[in-house]
Amino acid sequence: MAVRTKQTVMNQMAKTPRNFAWQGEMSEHMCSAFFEDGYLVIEDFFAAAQCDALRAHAQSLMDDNEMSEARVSFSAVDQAHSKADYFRNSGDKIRFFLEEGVVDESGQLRVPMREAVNKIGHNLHDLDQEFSAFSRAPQMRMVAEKLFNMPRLVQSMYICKNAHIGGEVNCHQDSTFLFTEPESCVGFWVALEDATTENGCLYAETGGHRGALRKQFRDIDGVLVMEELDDTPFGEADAALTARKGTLVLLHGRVPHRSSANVSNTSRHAFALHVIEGSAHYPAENWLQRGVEHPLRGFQKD
Ligand SMILES: O=C(O)CCC(=O)C(=O)O
Repeated sequence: MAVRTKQTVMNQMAKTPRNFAWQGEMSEHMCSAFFEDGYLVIEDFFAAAQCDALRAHAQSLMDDNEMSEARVSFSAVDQAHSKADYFRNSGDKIRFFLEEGVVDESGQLRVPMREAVNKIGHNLHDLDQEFSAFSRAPQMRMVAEKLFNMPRLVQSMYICKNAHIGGEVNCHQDSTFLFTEPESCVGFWVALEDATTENGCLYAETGGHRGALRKQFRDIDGVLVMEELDDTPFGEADAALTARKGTLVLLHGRVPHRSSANVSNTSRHAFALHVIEGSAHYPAENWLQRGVEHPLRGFQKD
């Protein structure tokens, strides 16, 4: 008789995502799968060479950055970063956030800078030509136009998750951090390198976007506060969204998702763009605010 260990029971509960290949359009079938599952995996969305070029460009930004003001480590686990002005004023800038523990007592990096960066954010999509072109690639616009009446690019992040050092991202819903009335946030996450269960791929709770929004990260009189709206625990993030280089993963703003620390020998770089509906109200309590000189833009190129 076969012995059912806890691991085999867990694996039986795992959901295999129904991956699509990009064939030049966001079909009705793909839209339905997105709204049924709360996520959608589209392979071959960007060419490997486009991903390599964006990675090389990001590396050059890291090399150029003097890091003088950038010794602000970013931990998605404890939200300690929320206190730093460096973070809260980054909505209309390009800023560099470091992994936990990479700066020693004297302020020196313990590892080369390219390894130390956790992410770059949060307005790469408007302020940097290469990132703008990648964000506004024709296929990105095609997908956005199927999901929104008036899509607006609100936040972008180059996420490193480097080998042995890249930290965990705890389970969250993106509408916690970017909320509109009515809710509209969708994450466009692109694997710039293969993302596997070993190097920290995304995991999502299939259908979990039909659950309540649990929290809102709000600016209340100048203080960033994580407000609880509903204490229902998240369900199991049952789908491992492994993604070959060039794959787009769409994430509904309500779908709980997470990623593990990267304990492997291979890095897992990704680019994440968050899009909202331009006709929806964007409350001033959102942490991410942009100066009047940086109005939200759509997918049209300059
Ligand atoms: O890339 C990751 O590991 C997490 C990304 C994420 O949670 C997001 O883009 O909302």
